[in-house]
Amino acid sequence: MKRKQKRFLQMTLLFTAALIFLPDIGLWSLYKEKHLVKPADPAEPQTIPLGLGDGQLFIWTDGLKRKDWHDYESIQKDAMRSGKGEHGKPYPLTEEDHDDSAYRENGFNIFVSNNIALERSLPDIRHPNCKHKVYLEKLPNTSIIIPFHNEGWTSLLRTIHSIINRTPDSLIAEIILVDDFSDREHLKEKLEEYMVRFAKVRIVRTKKREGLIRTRLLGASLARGEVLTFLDSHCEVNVNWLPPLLNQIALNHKTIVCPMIDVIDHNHFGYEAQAGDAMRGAFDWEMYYKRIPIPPELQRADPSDPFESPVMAGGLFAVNRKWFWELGGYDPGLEIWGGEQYEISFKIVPKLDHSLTRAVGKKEKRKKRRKEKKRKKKKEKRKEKRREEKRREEKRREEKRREEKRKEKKREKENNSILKTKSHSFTCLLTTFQVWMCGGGMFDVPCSRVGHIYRKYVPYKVPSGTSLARNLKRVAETWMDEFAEYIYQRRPEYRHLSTGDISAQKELRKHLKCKDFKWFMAAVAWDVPKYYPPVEPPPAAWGEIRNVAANLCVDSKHGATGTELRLDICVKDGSERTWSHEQLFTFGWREDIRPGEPLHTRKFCFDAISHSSPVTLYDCHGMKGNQHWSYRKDKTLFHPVSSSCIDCNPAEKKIFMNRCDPLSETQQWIFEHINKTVLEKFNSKASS
Ligand SMILES: *[C@@H]1O[C@H](CO)[C@@H](O)[C@H](O)[C@H]1NC(C)=O
Ligand SMILES: *[C@@H]1O[C@H](CO)[C@@H](O)[C@H](O)[C@H]1NC(C)=O
Ligand SMILES: *[C@@H]1O[C@H](CO)[C@@H](O)[C@H](O)[C@H]1NC(C)=O
Ligand SMILES: [Mn+2]
Repeated sequence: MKRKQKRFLQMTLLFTAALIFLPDIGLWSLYKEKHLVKPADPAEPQTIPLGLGDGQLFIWTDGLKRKDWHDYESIQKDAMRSGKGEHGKPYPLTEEDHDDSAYRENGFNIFVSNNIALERSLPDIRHPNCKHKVYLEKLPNTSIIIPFHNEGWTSLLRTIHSIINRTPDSLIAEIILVDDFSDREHLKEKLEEYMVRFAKVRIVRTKKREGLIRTRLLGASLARGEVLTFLDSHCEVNVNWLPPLLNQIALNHKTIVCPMIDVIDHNHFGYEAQAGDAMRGAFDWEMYYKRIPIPPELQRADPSDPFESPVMAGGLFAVNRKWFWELGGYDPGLEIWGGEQYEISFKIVPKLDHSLTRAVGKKEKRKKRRKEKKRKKKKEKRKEKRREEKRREEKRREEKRREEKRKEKKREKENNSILKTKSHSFTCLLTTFQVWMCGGGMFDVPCSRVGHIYRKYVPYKVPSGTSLARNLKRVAETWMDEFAEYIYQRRPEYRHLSTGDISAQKELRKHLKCKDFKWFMAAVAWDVPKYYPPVEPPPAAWGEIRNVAANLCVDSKHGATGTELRLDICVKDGSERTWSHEQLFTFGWREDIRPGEPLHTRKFCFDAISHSSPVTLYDCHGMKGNQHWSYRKDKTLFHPVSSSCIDCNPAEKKIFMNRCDPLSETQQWIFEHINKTVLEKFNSKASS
């Protein structure tokens, strides 16, 4: 009996202890962290519970009050939801839902978007530590700026609904929707009428197409919140996304913070983390945005803590408003769509409120009646049309589908990946260089997550190449000092391009006493050259790759991702249609093989997925693996991962992986040029 009683007492004691300490888990973990960093710190955290239940405050050693910002009511509501697409699950698609027209206007499957709740729930995929974090009790409020151009109805609304549902109201000063001259009907009156229900939403429109940067600038210039938060128009924010961002800015106002950007699938709208979730933003010397692993020196004891990133992870970020303008905002001379002299010209749509709509009620009623009639007529017409069209279309569709799928893949990869990353790149690079060099910092915040629909392709006109080049050069000339030369070496066509007047930008740089680019490379982006060296180490082999048995050359036909390599008559041997050939390759320092000359390779790599697969081009990942090749003394091209060799069938002109047979001449390849020193280095590394 005594034992039992003792145990019972112990249990109850434990239980009460747990009850007392449970709400403090966040604090407790904080304490332990600090302890790890600073074991000698004698100060202990104090808790000052103000009242019971919610609103518990914590005072940390810095004397600042902190609290748990989670909105548990909204979290619970989300947890109870059920239906298609809820909790960020993929929408179950049938073949018909794949309709191409659902893609054409938006670049993503608007049909699926229309069939998922505007207030759908998302999975909380944050690092578990995020659940116990407390942030400053007093956080600055923010204007959320959302530029859009011809955005889909439901995708835009879902963005707004997710913000309203998952953001503490006290932190939102306003939500500014900036319409960059859309012409789709639903974005006009209908949008204004809809947004009446949200008191904090303002709609602003440009008078002509201005491009992303100036559209953002316009929003920023009208904003009144203490912080500017830029989002995209097809996003869904996740649990407690804003407080960790604002907290970082509150601690140091010279900070730009980015949420982790999750992927909302453009087809089924499933919600997932990006591959290689937490990585540092970086750039290569053609100014493409890149991601690299966080070096061990910068890894935190708590992986959910904000970490420094040399380059912004994307177009979604928050920044102190005053500081943003001190930095000069964006360089408004940057042009996305290649226009001439611009001035920001715009019209502010007065905020609609209920009293206003009532005053014009009669007119509206008439309008509504007219609209309804029109709608009915349209519906009937549509039905008739549909029946007729269905028969015809079904035949057409099947043929088209096959063709378009092929075309789309090509378009998507070439057009989108190149242009999108490029236009993305320079906006990021600009603010990045400037922020770091002028005394600020840039952080990625793992506890803040925002889902983004990466479009399949950009459904509207994409900027022309020259204005992009001009922008890149503007950034390079203003900020990169002598390092700009590395870019011109790879892009000689930029050398003589006019940048327009950048004296104001240079003046600003002087005025803000910004550090130079050399400092940036040494102090911030010191780990970038390891992945993207300014001076490319010499390649091991380059030029045509000729097969010994066939006396034919490897040809990639300027293909993009997915292109199977084939044999063809070597250009040198006078094959006729030279324009369609691509037979120059570089076996470079990353030990992968890319089309192009050493200083000008395309970003596709020889890629094999098994010991019997075809050899294809695929986006270079730079991580060796299945794109790692070895050119051996017996002239075989060896694939260490699958332990097989590149073989070919001269009659069918096919190139594929096969079991290595050094005696087979179909497996012997001759590179036009070889650097023996480099090659030996590669091979000795491999054998050691
Ligand atoms: C935002 O915060 C500032 C400073 O505390 C305050 O003056 C302003 O009224 C706030 N704005 C809104 C809309 O809450
Ligand atoms: C991009 O795609 C469009 C068609 O959507 C095509 O007309 C254009 O030539 C493509 N541009 C590039 C650079 O491939
Ligand atoms: C071969 O590589 C070495 C460095 O390993 C370099 O010094 C040399 O210039 C290269 N030769 C050619 C012909 O590129
Ligand atoms: Mn986007």
